[in-house]
Amino acid sequence: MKKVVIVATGGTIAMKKDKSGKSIPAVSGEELLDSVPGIREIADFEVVNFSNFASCNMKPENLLKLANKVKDIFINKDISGIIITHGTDTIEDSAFFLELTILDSRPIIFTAAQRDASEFDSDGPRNIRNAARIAVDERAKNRGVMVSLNEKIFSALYVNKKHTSNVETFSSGDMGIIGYADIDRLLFYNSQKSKFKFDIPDNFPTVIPILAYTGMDSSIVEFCINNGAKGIVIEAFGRGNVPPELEDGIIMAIERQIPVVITSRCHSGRVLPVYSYKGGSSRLKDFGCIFSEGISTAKSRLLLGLALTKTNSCSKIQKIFNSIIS
Ligand code: DAS
Repeated sequence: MKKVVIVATGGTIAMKKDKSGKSIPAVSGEELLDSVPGIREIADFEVVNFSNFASCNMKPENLLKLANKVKDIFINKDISGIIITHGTDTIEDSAFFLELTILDSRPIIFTAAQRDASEFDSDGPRNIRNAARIAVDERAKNRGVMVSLNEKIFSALYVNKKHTSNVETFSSGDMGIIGYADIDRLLFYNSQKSKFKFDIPDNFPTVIPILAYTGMDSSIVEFCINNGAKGIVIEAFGRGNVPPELEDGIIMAIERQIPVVITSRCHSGRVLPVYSYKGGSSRLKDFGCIFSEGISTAKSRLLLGLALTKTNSCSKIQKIFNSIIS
């Protein structure tokens, strides 16, 4: 029988209601496995209890540890795949980070639940079962890091949580799903993988995401510059436009060798230098801003952080962003 490692990190999938009826961490990795009838007929499992917290705690230091743990597990060539249970809130960040740092053809599947383990119809057990089916399937190799919930299989590159509570919460927008775990068999449609990989660094540089809003000035950017930011991500409007008063802060950051990445608050599409009014995307490009190529703000923060471990040249970092997708 194939061997699969389940790395439990926490999230609602591993929570139960406390006396006041609110969800708190409660379930170990072993208990998660035991909640899935028949799962031991799919594979031999080894459990790693990595953490048991809500995913708002998954800071960069934890991501570095998680990536190293996955790398260590894969030293054993007998392991067919790895399942990582995680909170839905930041699962897309962690999956993306591993997609950028793990070079191995074997499947890594992140899964989670919207309904905790004390709900009579928790979605956790079914999601774990489907993740196990993916982990032992030869066709799941070479598809990059995946996120699977509610039967759907997503690439780590584009997946995004869309609904705060519904089990049908994840979407990859225009990019779509890469597979589907139907009841009779798994279907794989395509793969979406990063073309660029990083070594796992020892430290993660401070990168601050900033939300653009109408009427804002440059004071938040100046605060970040003066408080140790090594990189800044600005979630702009539409094609990558910001309030005119933000230009001064952006210029100041770039002059101080702090790269600025422009993302969009739109869920699909790329930012592109097409407007040349003050604050327009074309001017930002001329100042030296990096355009995110459709990578979300949360993921751009991680990608910029990893890129900064190699260079702080805006043109080189732009090439890295371009190469993720091209
Ligand atoms: N509690 C949240 C988290 O840990 C949500 C969840 O897991 O669904 O991310």
